[in-house]
Amino acid sequence: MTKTRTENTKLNQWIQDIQQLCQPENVYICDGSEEEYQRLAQELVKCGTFTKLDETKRPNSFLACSTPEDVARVEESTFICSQKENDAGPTNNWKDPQEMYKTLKKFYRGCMWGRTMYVIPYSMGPVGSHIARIGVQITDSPYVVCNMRIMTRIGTPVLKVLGNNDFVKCLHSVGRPLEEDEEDVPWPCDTKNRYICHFPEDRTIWSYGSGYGGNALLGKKCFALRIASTIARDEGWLAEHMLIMGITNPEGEKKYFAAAFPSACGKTNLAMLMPTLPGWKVETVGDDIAWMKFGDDGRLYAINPEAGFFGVAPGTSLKSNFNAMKSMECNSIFTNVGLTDDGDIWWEGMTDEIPSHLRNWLGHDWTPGSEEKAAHPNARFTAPASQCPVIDKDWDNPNGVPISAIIFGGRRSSVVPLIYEAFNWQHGTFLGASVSSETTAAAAGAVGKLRHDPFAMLPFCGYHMGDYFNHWLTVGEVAGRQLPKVYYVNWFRKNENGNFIWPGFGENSRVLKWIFERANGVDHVKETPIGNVPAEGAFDMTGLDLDERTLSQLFEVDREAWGHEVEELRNYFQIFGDKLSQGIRKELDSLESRLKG
Ligand code: SAT
Ligand code: MN
Repeated sequence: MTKTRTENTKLNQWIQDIQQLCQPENVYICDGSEEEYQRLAQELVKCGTFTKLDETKRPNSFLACSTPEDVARVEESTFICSQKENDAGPTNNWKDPQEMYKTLKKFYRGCMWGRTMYVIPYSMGPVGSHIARIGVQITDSPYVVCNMRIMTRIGTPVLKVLGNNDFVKCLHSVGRPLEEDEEDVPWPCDTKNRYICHFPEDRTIWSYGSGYGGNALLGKKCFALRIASTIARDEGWLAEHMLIMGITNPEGEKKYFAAAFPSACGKTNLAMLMPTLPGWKVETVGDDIAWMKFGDDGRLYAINPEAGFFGVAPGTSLKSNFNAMKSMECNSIFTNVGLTDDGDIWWEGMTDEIPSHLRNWLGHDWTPGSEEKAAHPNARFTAPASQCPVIDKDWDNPNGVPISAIIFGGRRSSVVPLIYEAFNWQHGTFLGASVSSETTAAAAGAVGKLRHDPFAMLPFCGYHMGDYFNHWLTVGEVAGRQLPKVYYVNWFRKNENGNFIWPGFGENSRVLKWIFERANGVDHVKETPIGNVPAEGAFDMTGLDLDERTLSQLFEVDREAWGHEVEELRNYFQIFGDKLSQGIRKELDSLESRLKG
C-alpha cells in the first residue's frame, strides 16, 4: 500500500475532501524521486501520451502532443474569484467565489473516475528559503506531474519543510473520467469546459479541463504570479513576470537585472544571452518569474521561484539561443513539436537544414513545404534550470540576488526606441504601467495585435491592476531603500520596409552594457521628453555595421507619434477609474507637457 496521508492535518483533510469529490481510482502522494519519474514516464509512453526520444540523441527525454484545441493559455476562461468584483479589477474576468465553487464542483464530481489522483507537494523557490512558498497540487494528469518535477521542487523534502503549516491549494483535473474498461486517449482534456480559477482570499486555485502549460502546471502563472501577486501586495513584496540575469563586465564586476516582457517576447533568450561584446558575460537566474523582497540593507533581492524552463520551442536554435538548446539536450519534455524519423525533435527555425520528413505535432506526415507546421507556434520545451550551461552560481541561493536594474519591454514595430531610462521610481512605475506589445501565440487568440500589457502582467495579476500600480509606488516610498533604476527596451522596431532595424540577440548586450554603466553612475545620457537615452557616443556600437539612418532611428523620439501614444494611454488608463494612482496620472501629464515643451 502506498501512503495516502501525510503529517499535515489540513493537507490530509483536503486530500480526503477532494478524493470524495473527484472519486479517483487511486490516490498517490508524490515523493519526487527519479524512480517515480521514470515509472510515470513509462506509463505515459504506454498510454501514448509520451513518445520516448532516441536515447543516444536525446537521453531520458519525451515528446507529448496535445489535441489541437488545447495548445495555449486560455485567458477568456481564466477567472479571479475574489469576494468583491472590484478587487479583480477591469483587466481580469471575475466570478463570485461561491458561485464558481458551486459551478466547478459539478464538473469535479466524479471527474477522476478510473484515474489516479496525484498529490504533488511543491516549493516555489529553494526549499526552505524565506522568500519561497509551498503549494500542493492535486492532479489526475501524470504528464503534469512529470512537468512539475522539472519546473518546481517537489516531493518529500517539501513536505518536511511544510510541517503542519498552510499551503496554497491547487486542484487540477483534465476533466475526462474513464468509464470501466474505457481506453484512455493520449491527451485527455475537456476543451468545452475549461476553467482556470483563482480564489485569492482562500489562497486556492481550481483548474479544470485543460492539460496545457500555464493552465495545468499550477505552480507557474496561477500560483507564482496570480496568487503570489496578492500575497506580495498584502506583505509588501513583488511577484513579477520577470527574468533574472547576472551580468559581468570585462573587469569582473557583476550585477543582476530583472526584466519583464509579455509571453513569447524573448525573456528566455535575454536571460541566456551570449554577449557579442568581448569580455562581457551573462548568467541565468530565471527566465520567467521573479519574487523580490527588500533586504535589511535596503537592496532588492530576487529569487527565481521555478526550477526549470518552459520555453517556446519554435525559433530556438543554436544560433538564437545556444544555452537553451544545451539545457534541453537531455532529461527534457517537449510538447507539440515535430518528431524526426531518427527519433529526435524538430521545429521551425531549429536548424538550417530542414528534415526531409517528420511526424508533425498533429501526428501527420510532414515534408518541407507542407501546409501544416512541424511544430505548433506555442510548442514548448520543459528543461531543468540546472542543465543551463550559464546557470548562475546563485540561482539557487535562498537569499536571492541583489537587483540593480529593472527593464520593461514589449514587441513594438514603431514609436518605442531601443532603450530609454526612467527619471525616477515613480516614472519607472509609469513605464511599467504603459507596457504594450503585439500579441504572440502564447495565449489563444489573434497574433500581432497591439495590446496594453502593464508590467507584462495583464494576464497574470491576481488583483485590481490599479491597486497593483499603487503597490509599486508604495514599495518605492519606504525610506532607506536603494531602488533599482528602471528602463524600457524595444528590440522589435521596424523600418518603413518592414525590416527589424536592430539585430537583437547577442547584440542586446550593448544595451545591457549601457544599463550596467548607468548603475555605476556613469553620466552619459541625453534627456528626451520620454526619458534618458544614451548620449551621442555613449552607446557601444563598435563592430556593428549599421548605417547612419538606422542609428538615428534606433533612439529616435518622434514627438507626434508619442503624442498619440499619450492620448492612447490616457484613454486606456480610464478603465482603472478612481483606482488609477495620482503618481501615474502625474507622470502622464508631465510626459504630455514635456512633449509639447
Ligand atoms: O503560461 S504558460 O506557462 O503556458 C506560457 C506563457 O504564457 O508564458
Ligand atoms: Mn511567461
